[in-house]
Amino acid sequence: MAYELYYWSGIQGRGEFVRLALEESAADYLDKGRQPDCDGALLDFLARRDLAQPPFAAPFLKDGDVVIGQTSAILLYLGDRHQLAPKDEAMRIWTHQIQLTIADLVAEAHDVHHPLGANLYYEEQKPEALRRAKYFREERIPQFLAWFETILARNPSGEAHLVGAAVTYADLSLFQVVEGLAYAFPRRMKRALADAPSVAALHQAVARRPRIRAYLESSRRLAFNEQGIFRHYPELDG
Ligand SMILES: N[C@@H](CCC(=O)N[C@@H](CS)C(=O)NCC(=O)O)C(=O)O
Repeated sequence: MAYELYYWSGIQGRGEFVRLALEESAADYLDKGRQPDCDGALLDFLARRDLAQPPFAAPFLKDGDVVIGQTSAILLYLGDRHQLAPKDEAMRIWTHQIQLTIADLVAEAHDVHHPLGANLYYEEQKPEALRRAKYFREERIPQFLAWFETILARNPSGEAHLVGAAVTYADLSLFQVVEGLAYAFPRRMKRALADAPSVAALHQAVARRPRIRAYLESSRRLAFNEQGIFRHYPELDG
């Protein structure tokens, strides 16, 4: 039975981390976020009263009777089933730990343009966003990239992957977060990636993987835009 991926229409968002894992695995999946009235269907699903384990928010993945919310938990599940994570327990949890750290970075990237809350428009929180952007650009982007650079350097199997000698969902997610940050903060990321050459190399290597490249070139891959998590507001870059 095909997986069903529930996510909002019109944006890559957090759903994209799941899509990349599904695409790399050549898994059979139905992208509900690309179907007519998908946002209504998503809200209807969240409102279901018959689920003992309802997800809190999108994305969530349905695999028959199993429903999994939280991007990192979905990837933990897919990683085991599609050889996108090591089998060894310690390394499996290490991969999950990296994914959770990427999820923190994604949340911080979102909070740059919505520092007061998602209930207000960006235009209603611009002064706070400008302050948050400076901190994010100058301190947080370098801190996160330096950590990825360190773990690539310390991987006993070499710097080509975050974990072990084969691709994992963490590599795919690092690709996606670098893509998003480079869209949102092109000036800053040009300099930041020059200081993180192993991260930059892994980003390029993932983009060249045949199934990922085919997906990126397909109409299934939406462009970044100013409704998603990674938004390009030139005044927040620098
Ligand atoms: N930690 C969750 C965050 C989920 C999340 O914030 N989803 C957003 C869309 S990207 C949403 O639908 N939020 C609605 C809400 O939080 O009520 C994850 O990584 O999946």
